[in-house]
Amino acid sequence: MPVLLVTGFGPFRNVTRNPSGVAAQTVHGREIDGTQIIGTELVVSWQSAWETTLRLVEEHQPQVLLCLGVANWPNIELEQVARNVIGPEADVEGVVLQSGAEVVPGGRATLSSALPLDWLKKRIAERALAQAVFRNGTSIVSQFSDNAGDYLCNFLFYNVMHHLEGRVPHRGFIHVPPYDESGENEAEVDEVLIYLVEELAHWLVQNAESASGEHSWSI
Ligand code: PCA
Repeated sequence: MPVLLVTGFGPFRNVTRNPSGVAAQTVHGREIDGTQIIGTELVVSWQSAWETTLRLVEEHQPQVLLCLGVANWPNIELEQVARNVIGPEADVEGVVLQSGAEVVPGGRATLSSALPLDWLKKRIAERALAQAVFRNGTSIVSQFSDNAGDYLCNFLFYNVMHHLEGRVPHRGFIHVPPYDESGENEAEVDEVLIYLVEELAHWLVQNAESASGEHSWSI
């Protein structure tokens, strides 16, 4: 059975509840369209975030790796490129890396996502439209981003793109909106993230079907 691995992050700074980690834990163990979902919450740690992800990849051999993290922005940010740079901020363990250093010394300056971002953007827009028609409610949309920051999210994203080339065909990073203080958007944020995972599982099935025959798991 194909595997879709979802990672999210735990709390950091003033983020006491991180929706990315909540989503990863919520989908863990589900089976969607014949795809096994493995989800885990990573510690916001320079040391362990990538190590844990690599260990899970070795254990589960996923076809898709969806890494999630929260950004202070109301939309879903479909991250197009990982940058080979580390920022100055300490992780939750108080560890600081050398600011401006490269994630992978000598690696390319940027590496492109290997997730079907155009397709996801359309699917999220369709959901938003349906919500508007049926519920008359607000809904979260997505946009492309070419800057995943210089903290843990970009660090994990770059490592995933660099080291898992040839091992996990479909992989990348998506930033998600935070829960607002009133808790008002919580259900919507949770729902759209589960939708994202479900849609990726659907995409994988369609992609696998269209690729069966002479093609294998190509991007
Ligand atoms: N967001 C941070 C790190 C963890 C998270 O969820 C970031 O954007 O780097």
